[in-house]
Amino acid sequence: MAESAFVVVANRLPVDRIVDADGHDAWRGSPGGLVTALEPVMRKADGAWVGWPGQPDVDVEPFDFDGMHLVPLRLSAEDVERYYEGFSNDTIWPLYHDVIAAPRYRRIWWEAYVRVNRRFAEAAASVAAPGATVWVQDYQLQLVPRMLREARPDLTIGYFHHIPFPAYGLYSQLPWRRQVLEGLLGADVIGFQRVADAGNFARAVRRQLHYETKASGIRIPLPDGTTRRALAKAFPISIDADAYVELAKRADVRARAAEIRASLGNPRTILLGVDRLDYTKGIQHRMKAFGELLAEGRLSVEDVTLVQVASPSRERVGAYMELRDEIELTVGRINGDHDTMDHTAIRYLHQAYPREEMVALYLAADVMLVTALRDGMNLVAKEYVASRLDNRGVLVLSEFAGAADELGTALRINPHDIDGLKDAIMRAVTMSPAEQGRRMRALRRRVREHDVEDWSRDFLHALATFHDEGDAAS
Ligand code: GDG
Repeated sequence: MAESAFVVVANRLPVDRIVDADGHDAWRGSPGGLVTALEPVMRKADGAWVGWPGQPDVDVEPFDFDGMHLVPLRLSAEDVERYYEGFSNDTIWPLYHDVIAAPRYRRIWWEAYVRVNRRFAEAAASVAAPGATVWVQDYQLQLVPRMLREARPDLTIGYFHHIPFPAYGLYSQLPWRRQVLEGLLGADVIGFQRVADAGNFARAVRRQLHYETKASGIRIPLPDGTTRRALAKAFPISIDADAYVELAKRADVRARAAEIRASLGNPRTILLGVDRLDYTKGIQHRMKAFGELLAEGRLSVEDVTLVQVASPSRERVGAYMELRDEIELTVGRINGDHDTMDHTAIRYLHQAYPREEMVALYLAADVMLVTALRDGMNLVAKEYVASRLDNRGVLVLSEFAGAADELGTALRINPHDIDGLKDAIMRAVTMSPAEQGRRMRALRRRVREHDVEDWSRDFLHALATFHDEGDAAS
């Protein structure tokens, strides 16, 4: 098998399996920010990407796609149910998002998580060239760094955690809290979205494992009496800002934005929410606030419409099914109470759209509502900002989203405070163009100065230099 000097390990491969026009199986790239950011590195270093192709019980040989060497890992239907839907999305996801939903701790899910993490580690070890750099992505694979280090001590290992890392009081609920920390500490550099996440992780390491931590460094005792060091630090992720600017300039996308406005009856103000349908995103909170503003007559459906895209997500996990029912009940009630023949209060779309349509929505929207109860970063906030070429529009942003650390001139809100959220929506709806411009310009500067390429460059630079220093010190 070909060996690569740079290997990415992620739950998902960056491609989807489709059936093409002739009825043959084919692959279509699913271009996320991560792929875009890693493309240059992948090309230069003959990069390989280890991941699940997205369908259970499918065996696929490694293949090349768009300059990347893809190494598909087979997951059985049972693996998907226990490792992915179970442990990753019904244990770790709710626990790490501050127990917004109750995490379920099931031993058979944990066992599957260990088993599948081991297979990811083995696949990565088999494609990594001697001395290669391996970058492990996200909470589905927290045990991979240590497994990889044990199999291949020659590798430089990075890990990036896309979601929050919770405070110790919550983290310590996890029956396997020790194993997970030890798993992560197999990496040389462990990256987090916020300084607070890195702090929570270091505190958990101190409290649980009694290792010494100093600034971002952690000293890990080894069985032979020596120590090695790891770095736990914030590397806030970003977006491919130029790609959003280019889309926002396109005549067809701009025409589509105008069409969207017209199809909603050209309301004075369009409020927009774009989220995966997930209980962390605070979708019900924003609907409650909007519904009360309509009920109190502070807003009217003739003037203001809320467009909510809630793209389908994790539909086989119970908490997500319940959430969908709750949201759809709320939408039905609010629309039932306030719609007229010509105007709707909430245009709710439980669908996924192409990126062009998302940008058309960003262009059509006067106010973007990001009301997450807890969110690692929230890329939607950055995408909205990047698309606003005219420096108009208002971002209402939850302080519980990682993006709040960087986007200081957004209207910050606490989504649990419904009155505060209502006041922020009113402020956004009535904000003068001059104030919008002042705020939006600062937001856009930040997003353009720190895009996803900067993120991956910063992380990989820290990984390379930290590893060299570690070598010199040992
Ligand atoms: C996790 C963390 C962190 C959504 N619906 C459609 C669509 N999207 C795109 C958005 C955005 C992405 O999906 C969602 O990213 P977020 O960051 O907002 O949220 P999560 O999915 O929860 O991501 C998060 C992120 O990882 C990265 O580290 O920021 O905190 O939870 O890009 O535009 N895209 C298209 N159609 C849709 O219907 N094309």
